[in-house]
Amino acid sequence: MPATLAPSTAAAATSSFDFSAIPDTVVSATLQIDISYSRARELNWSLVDSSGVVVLPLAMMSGVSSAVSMNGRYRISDGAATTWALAAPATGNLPGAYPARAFQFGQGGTCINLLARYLEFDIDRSQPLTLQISRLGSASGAGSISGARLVIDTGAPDELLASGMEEPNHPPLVCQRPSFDVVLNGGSESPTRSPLALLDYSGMPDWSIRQFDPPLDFGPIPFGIGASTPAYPGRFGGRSRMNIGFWDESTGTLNFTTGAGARTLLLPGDWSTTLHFPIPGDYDGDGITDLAMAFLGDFGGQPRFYARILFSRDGALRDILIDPRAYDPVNHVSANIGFGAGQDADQNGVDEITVYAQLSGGLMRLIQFVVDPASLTVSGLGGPAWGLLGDRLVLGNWTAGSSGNQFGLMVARQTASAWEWYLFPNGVPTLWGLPGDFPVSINVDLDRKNDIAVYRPSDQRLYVIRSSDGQQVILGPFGSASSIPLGYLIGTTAPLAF
Ligand SMILES: [Ca+2]
Ligand SMILES: [Ca+2]
Ligand SMILES: [Ca+2]
Repeated sequence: MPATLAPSTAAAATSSFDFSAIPDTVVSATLQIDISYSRARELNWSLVDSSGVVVLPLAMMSGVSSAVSMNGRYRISDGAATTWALAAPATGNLPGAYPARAFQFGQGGTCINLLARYLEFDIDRSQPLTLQISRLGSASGAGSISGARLVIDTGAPDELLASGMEEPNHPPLVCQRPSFDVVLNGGSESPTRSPLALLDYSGMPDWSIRQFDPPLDFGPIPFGIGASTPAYPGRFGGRSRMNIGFWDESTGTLNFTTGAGARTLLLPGDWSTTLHFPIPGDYDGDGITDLAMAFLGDFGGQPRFYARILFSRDGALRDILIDPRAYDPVNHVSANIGFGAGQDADQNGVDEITVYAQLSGGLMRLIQFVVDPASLTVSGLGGPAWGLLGDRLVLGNWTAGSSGNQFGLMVARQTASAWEWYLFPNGVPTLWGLPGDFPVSINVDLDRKNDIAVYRPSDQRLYVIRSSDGQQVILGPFGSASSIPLGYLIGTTAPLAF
């Protein structure tokens, strides 16, 4: 049922919206603002919950020329293809003909913020929401807001852009996300560094986070339903920020907590009796992590692995064949197949399904299954042979090269005396870590490139070779003797139970 909410206060720098009359799921939303202001660049836009903590940034105006004004009716919609900063001319009035998207800067690009997800998953809707439009301290512009409305849809989203509305000719906005950057409400996701997120399954399971930039510790936060609870981290709310959720196979549910409290997503299936592995990722490129499992199904009478994905963009449920034996039967006959978190190695805003599988002859290789976001058809990309059975593929960006569009291949191999790290195509390993350490996918310096790192539960320290300068650093102590890094559980993969 569509509904329109008028501000309870008009013509002010803040407008409050009352949601208490909307009990249904918010599926889409459009913010409409009537404004006249001489210098668009000077305005900061956000939606803020009643606590003042759960903020949705709406627009970064720093890229807009100070000679641009805003005069007219403007819309922010989740389906739009542009932002105000991208649509702005060098001088004159910011066009209001087409809607813009809410966004923030992310790692190497823009991250999309979504109004509907924010309203549904991030805030307590029994409390009023505030639109805040503030001016820079040095502002010299003048003007006023004459109206603000939030149009909520609880049915199928409006296809605002399917009607032939012309859009600016911009490349599509994508979110280039840092790895495993889990932040709580009030924290801010780092564009350059990964935090150290730890899970502790002793006693009542919980998780803790040491954030390096800015330095801040979170937790411990109770988590899961027992000692075998799989973690399922992802971006479930509307703010392009990561939460730690968990998978409950007995109910087939992903469970997570955002500003709106505890939430659940259901993935149909008989998960108690089906071999399966969580493969969190954003496979439709909407900036929201999808609920996805790799599971052993039936393919013409043969046991073969599929991905079952609940796509967040439209709620579609699909099974996709991702078994290397079906993709490349000449080279793959082994059932030694590992599944990991999705990652966006070509940085197009859509994650690839990560499969690390044994080739005929014994070597391992990475296969990325790419889901086309428009047709949802899947194609496989087989990498070179790299690693042996038992190695762990360490996900993340190991190249940071501008020439290539891939992250590189790193495997970690545990021997009787050390961890050996092999970066493709170098056959000489870097020795880093002792048996019993956890290799971790993490980036603790400022260079957006993975560091070779292990977490040592016996002394609760993180041992790092910084990629930026090769320096060896020891961080911590942080955690407990039973802590397991999230960057190991989800950030590394091997065809073994994990
Ligand atoms: Ca998604
Ligand atoms: Ca991609
Ligand atoms: Ca680094």
